[in-house]
Amino acid sequence: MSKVIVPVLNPSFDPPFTARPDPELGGSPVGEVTVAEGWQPYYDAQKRRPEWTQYQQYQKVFGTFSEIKAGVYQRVAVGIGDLLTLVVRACFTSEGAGVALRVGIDPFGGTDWQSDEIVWGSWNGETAPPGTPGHWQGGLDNPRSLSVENVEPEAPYVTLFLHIENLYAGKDESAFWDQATLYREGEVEPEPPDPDTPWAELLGYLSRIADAVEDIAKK
Ligand SMILES: [Ca+2]
Repeated sequence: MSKVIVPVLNPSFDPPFTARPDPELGGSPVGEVTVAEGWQPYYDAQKRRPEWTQYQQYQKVFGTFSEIKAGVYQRVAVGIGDLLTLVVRACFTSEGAGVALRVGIDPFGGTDWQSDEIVWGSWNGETAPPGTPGHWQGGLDNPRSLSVENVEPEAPYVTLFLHIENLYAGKDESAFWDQATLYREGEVEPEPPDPDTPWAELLGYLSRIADAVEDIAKK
């Protein structure tokens, strides 16, 4: 078994980024909700709406002086029975915000980020206890690969969720999402065996002639 890449739309969050309607309220597209093509925004309506924007090579999702639960998602066509692993390159910045990030897969392809069906990877961030694998101070110069592994689809689509939460309404709470890679476990196509080519036979024949000529020359 080996890992085979499953196509994801715009996995690196390349431009164009487009303005979208508030995902909770609908209506006209708003500049504060600017998301890379292929991805959809979501947030917790109980909290203030965060903002989405392009920042350098990233999709940035952020708040200021607010508690946020938010992210981006994408539905992806998959094969039933595939075993999926999602790996996403990310970083965050925080000023007194207690930020943590995680990524998840809904094996039923739903679009509700609060669904119990979503299989989440572990939290990584400031709020993970120091000394544990999830502890991470963040910073744009300190990215991490976040993952969730071995998720089995229950439908022809799954949904990828890239999620940020923070504990305190600090001055800055920002997630930066970059490369999202979805893998499935799959058999590698075996290399066709090297057939005995006419060339191999011919080279063998020429080699024997060369040896014979050399033998004659030595005599
Ligand atoms: Ca990128």
